[in-house]
Amino acid sequence: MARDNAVSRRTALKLTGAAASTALVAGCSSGGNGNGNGNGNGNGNGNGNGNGSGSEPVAIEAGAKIMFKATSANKWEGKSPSGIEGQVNPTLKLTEGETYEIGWDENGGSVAHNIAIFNDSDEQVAGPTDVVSEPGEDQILEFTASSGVVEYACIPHRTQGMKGSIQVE
Ligand SMILES: [Cu+2]
Repeated sequence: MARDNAVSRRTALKLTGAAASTALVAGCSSGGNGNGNGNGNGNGNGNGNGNGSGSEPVAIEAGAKIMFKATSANKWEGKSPSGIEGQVNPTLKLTEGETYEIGWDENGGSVAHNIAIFNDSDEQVAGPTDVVSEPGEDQILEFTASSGVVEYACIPHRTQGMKGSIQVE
């Protein structure tokens, strides 16, 4: 009995130690990151704060250039800004009235794509760009985050899920 208790105490101490060091690591990583948002997948520690990659809206700085890679699976993969890097079809949180650039400059396959911005009436408020397999400057759109803007998408593959949400606040 006494022996069992001693073992449990040791185990408890070990667990406490592990939790404490995890907390220290988490504290460091959020302290070192100026914008502190949605970068839970940056360090691969998805269980730290429960953020799944891609589902949490990522706040984008006003005026930012939002760039994607077209994947061979016909999805968008975020490249920049760093908050969306590596995320599939990330949800973008934009500031109403601000202007942004959005586009893609890399193709992970040989399939051709384009990009357009849609509002909540399913009208294109920017684009579409030409459907191409080798993206250049022509695949970058400039648009204003008006209140009805809700989605970016590749039109040929929109129904396959090559799209992401935009939240304007
Ligand atoms: Cu596409």
